[in-house]
Amino acid sequence: MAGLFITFEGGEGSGKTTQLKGLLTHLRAEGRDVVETRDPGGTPIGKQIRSLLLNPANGGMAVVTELFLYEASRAQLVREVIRPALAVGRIVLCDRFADSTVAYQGHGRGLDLGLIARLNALAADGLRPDLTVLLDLDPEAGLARVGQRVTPPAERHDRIEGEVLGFHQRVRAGYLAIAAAEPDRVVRLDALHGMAEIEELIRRRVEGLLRSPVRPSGPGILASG
Ligand code: Z5A
Repeated sequence: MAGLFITFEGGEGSGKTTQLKGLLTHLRAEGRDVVETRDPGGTPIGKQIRSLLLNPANGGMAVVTELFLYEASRAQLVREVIRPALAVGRIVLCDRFADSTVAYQGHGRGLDLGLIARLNALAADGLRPDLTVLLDLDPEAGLARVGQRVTPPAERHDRIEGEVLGFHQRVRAGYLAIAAAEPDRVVRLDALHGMAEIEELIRRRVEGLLRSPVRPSGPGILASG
């Protein structure tokens, strides 16, 4: 029994969470068994790590500390939630995953991409998404969307959203490099399109995958442990 592992990636305000929820609703309406989670977070330990990472009071966090915290949260999430769900054939929708570390800590912060690849493999236990939906958006447009949310400013601007524009542009370039390198796994969608149009494109792609018998995250293809 092989589950299906789908991740949603993109810069701030690109609409990942909106699209994840749309797909979740659609799949559940079809009677499918779907797990929704997010990285960082998704487990009791991961939630504690998430609040450390996003707390604006932690502006002095060293870049390497940040890297290890993202990897630590992911290691827990894979072992406690994602692997067990896939093992019993469930569909897992995850808001961000290892590509975020490549884009943010690698391209954004300038950490070594080879080191990040090794840490990602360790944290993710070798697990790769079957499909990654990359919502691509100019950072200025994304940050403007996030700024318009009707949440109080103190909750709205977390530590990373407050980074300078150049950082977010490097993150976007990083995502585009990942998409170019792995076209079979990563589908890049223009996040300027309407929500319904994007939702339809994602649905079609997922329906294709659900019909396919071979998936990289399936048991027997990657080692678990
Ligand atoms: N991070 C990292 O550095 N390294 C890592 O390894 C990982 C993460 C895993 C937390 O992520 C932070 O962690 C993040 C990267 C870093 N940096 N920050 N900040 P997060 O996923 O929890 O937070 P986020 O990226 O800030 O997500 P977000 O702000 O919630 O944005 P979103 O999920 O992409 O967008 P949204 O909430 O679905 O939509 C934003 C608004 O746009 C909302 O008002 C929507 O109604 C609107 N929207 C959505 N789609 C559309 C379309 N198509 N048209 C118009 N308006 C739209």
